[in-house]
Amino acid sequence: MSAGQPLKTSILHHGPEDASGYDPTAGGRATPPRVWAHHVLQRPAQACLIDSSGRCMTWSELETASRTVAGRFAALRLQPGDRILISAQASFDLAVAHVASLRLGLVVVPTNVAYRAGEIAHVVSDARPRAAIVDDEQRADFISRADASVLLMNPAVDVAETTDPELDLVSSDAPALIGYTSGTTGRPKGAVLTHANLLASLEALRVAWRWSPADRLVLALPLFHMHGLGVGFHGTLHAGGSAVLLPQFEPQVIFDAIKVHQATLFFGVPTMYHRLVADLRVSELEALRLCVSGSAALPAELHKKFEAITGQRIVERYGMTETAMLVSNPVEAERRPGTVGVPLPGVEVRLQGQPAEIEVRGPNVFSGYWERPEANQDAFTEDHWFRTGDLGEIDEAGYLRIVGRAKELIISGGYNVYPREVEDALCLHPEISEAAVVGASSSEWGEQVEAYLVCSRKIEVQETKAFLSEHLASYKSPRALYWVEALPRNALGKVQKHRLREGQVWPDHTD
Ligand code: MLC
Ligand code: AMP
Repeated sequence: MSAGQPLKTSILHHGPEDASGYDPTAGGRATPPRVWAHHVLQRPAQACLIDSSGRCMTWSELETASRTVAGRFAALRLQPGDRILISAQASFDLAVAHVASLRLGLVVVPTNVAYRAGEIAHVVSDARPRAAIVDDEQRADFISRADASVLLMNPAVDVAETTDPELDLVSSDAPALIGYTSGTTGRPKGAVLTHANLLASLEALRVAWRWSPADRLVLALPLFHMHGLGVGFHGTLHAGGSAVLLPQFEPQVIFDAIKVHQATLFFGVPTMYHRLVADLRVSELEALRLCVSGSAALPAELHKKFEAITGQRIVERYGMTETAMLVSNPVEAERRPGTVGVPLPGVEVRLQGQPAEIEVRGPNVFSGYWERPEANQDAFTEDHWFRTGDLGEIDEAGYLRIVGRAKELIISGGYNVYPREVEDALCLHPEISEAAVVGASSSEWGEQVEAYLVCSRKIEVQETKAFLSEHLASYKSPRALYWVEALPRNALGKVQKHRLREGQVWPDHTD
């Protein structure tokens, strides 16, 4: 297919009859919480969530618990449209607080639990949350240092006051989430996703992946990014299924959860599949109905090895914070290793320019960054397609392959790392005068963060790690350092990253 010609929803996606009670024709009033309310009526006594100790929460218990917590929020005078920062490990309390927030019309700002003071301060000063839910005293302290007026709560929201607010009334075009991401450039910006954006993506996934109330997902992804939260958690609630919520990814716990809870689904980033396939128990995954991979490229070799051992042909899909899910390999037709598949229902994809950048449009695509009119101008084309910053090609069968990135981004184990942010933090070190950060290919992490330093002595990885821990989440720390006399620059003074290896003056040094 030639560049510029939009690729639309494929006929590969004929879904099952609508089982969620979501009526796409209902005058645009549907929102994720209204669909969830429908499941409460349909299957009140069925398990909705299971935790790592095997405790079960039914749909009706989720309704009651989230109503109680929403009542406490309302008693604290939190109102629809107020932002609430949520930063906690997966647990029943976190799940309930999140559902309560959306039911009341609060706008959730999910925030990585690994963030340090400066990263948190940026989100707080930009999103201006009225309240925050955190499961750690140090992070609570980071938030109050950034803004002492933010109401701090733990995930159990054990405040005494309560009221009985009306719930599930928020309109579909109201914001539901603000997900911080650097997009193609600059400091992290808040991508504002409405209830309608989330719902469009959830319904597309339900149909495409044949997700039904009989499905049970093992969910070990963090609930502060699109993959774990917007796909795994919301997707479970949308389909009326159930999920085993695990606070960490630990292969033995995954295998046990699949067996004990008779799970049907597993979603993970490629690093998780890399670790699972190395485990002696990996063949136990054959019990699942579907394994899905996303957030970073799944190497075709890993895909094939996984299939040879488990019989599972992983469904690779592609999405972003700004758009939720965009493209997926089909469940019933051919799944092509090395490709991310075909557009999900309702999504249009086109390739523009040379090298060809992927542009997308659809009801799932956000309409802009929080209070960033100038960033929005760059993010969208004049005819309103969103520029993903990813480079792609489309093969003869219409499958999209991601071949590179136009944006400066490293994806390590599914986490995004912006080189500029790490370079700036490294240069705060008194003995580092210049730094250039790049992603190097890694079989475990996909890409790993590495840095080229101009410094007065050979600074070691452990030292930069300790130094950076004051400023950045630890997954952003370089895993290898190279020392150079000068960074190669072009006539305009811009660092030529592709020439960095040439300038290396001391031997490689890795931790
Ligand atoms: C952890 N560490 C990492 C890392 N994760 N380093 C580099 N890259 C990573 N991804 C470091 C920690 O900082 C820590 O360092 C050490 O490894 C151990 O930490 P841990 O928490 O015990 O690590 P582990 O459990 O092994 O984590 C690996 C992982 C995790 C793969 C389970 O990274 C993960 O959950 N990744 C998923 C991220 C995700 O959800 N992405 C979706 C984004 S949404 P130290 O120095 O402190 O010891 C998106 C859109 C879409 O992209 O399409 O889905
Ligand atoms: P985020 O900003 O965290 O939402 O990350 C979105 C980015 O992750 C996309 O723009 C892609 O670069 C990348 N991504 C997501 N899924 C895939 C995939 N299956 N293959 C390659 N890259 C992916």
